[in-house]
Amino acid sequence: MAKKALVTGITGQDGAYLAELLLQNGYEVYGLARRSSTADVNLTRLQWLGIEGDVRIVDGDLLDLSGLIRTVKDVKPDEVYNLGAQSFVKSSWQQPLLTGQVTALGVTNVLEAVRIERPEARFYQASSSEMYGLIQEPMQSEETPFYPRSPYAVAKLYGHWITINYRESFGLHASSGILFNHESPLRGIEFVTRKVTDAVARIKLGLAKELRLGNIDAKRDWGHSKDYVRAMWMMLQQDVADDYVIATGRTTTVRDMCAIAFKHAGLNMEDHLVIDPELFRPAEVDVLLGNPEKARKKFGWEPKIGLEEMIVEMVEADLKRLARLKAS
Ligand code: NAP
Ligand code: G4F
Repeated sequence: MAKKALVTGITGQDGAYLAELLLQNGYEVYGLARRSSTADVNLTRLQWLGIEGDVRIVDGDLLDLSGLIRTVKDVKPDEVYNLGAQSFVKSSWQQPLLTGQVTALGVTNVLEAVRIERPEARFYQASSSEMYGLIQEPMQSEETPFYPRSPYAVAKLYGHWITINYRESFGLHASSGILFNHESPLRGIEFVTRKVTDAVARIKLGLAKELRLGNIDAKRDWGHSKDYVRAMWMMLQQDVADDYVIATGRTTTVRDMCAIAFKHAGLNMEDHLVIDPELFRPAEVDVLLGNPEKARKKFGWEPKIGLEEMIVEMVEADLKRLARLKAS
């Protein structure tokens, strides 16, 4: 019998790559997706990977406990991956309550559905390095104290602790992955790497002249989503549930990441980059650098795709996409 996985956030970047991996591993994949009035569900990322017909889409919302209970009862998943969230940090200052409802309390809704209908299922929570915020140690591990710096990070911290609490209170096999930034050609255009690669491609094709950014001195530990969803799956294959940092152990400024993209396209960054004070955040996370040693030791996880390779892949994908658009 094929194992069944239920994935919330199936229409997002990680949902798409995780679904692809689970299908390759022989799972039946059920994806929770919000209905929209413009299209039934936005499946563009699943379509990009050519798997939209292989994932079983279930209507649902993280805010709707009764729907989640019904879904878990019907699907009877062996593994539940909670990837759904209001995940854009900057928006969380504009929508702090919604972010709290979806990104924090939404986790409890999924945990409740699992506890009530399928307590034997294994549960994964998408925690975030944003929880470290104003970093308390130069390299962050599972032992580093948290100091969230945005409504998003505060909500994620709640999700992280409620996952641990359900593990300790009810014995659920509930694991939390503290994932550092991870990107890909499927990354939302509002996040900085994709904003950069999209703009570089537009400038190269003569569709734009400038790229406006905020704080380019911020440093992030960037990996590839494909490597990171593999870590999610590996976590749930462990006999004992636990929490793990997933990161590359290398940190880079936004400026240097940007330079990789411009250089690959044969463009001079200084001719196009404009710093826009409007794009700075009310409170910034200046630097993140993760220590993935525990995941490496416990289940041999290591990243395979480096930053340069990933940014080049993203620029190439944006060039291809925009060239098609320009031609049509
Ligand atoms: P993403 O592309 O922004 O995807 C977020 C997903 O959540 C989308 O499928 C979205 O659906 C769904 N969603 C939002 N509100 C929902 C609601 N009320 N009910 C049901 N679904 C809802 O995010 P991602 O980059 O794939 O990240 C996946 C998860 O990992 C998120 O929880 C994120 O916070 C966390 N995380 C990401 C990173 C990273 O660097 N990517 C690092 C650490 C943690 P729609 O398409 O309908 O909006
Ligand atoms: O790409 P970002 O928006 O990602 P951020 O805020 O680090 O959050 C992402 O990673 C988290 C993991 O640590 C996830 F939990 C979260 O869901 C999300 O996926 O911004 C990265 C950095 C920030 O310091 C930001 O201030 O880039 C800086 N930046 C500078 N100019 C910009 C811009 N960010 C964006 N999005 N747009 C700009 O124009």
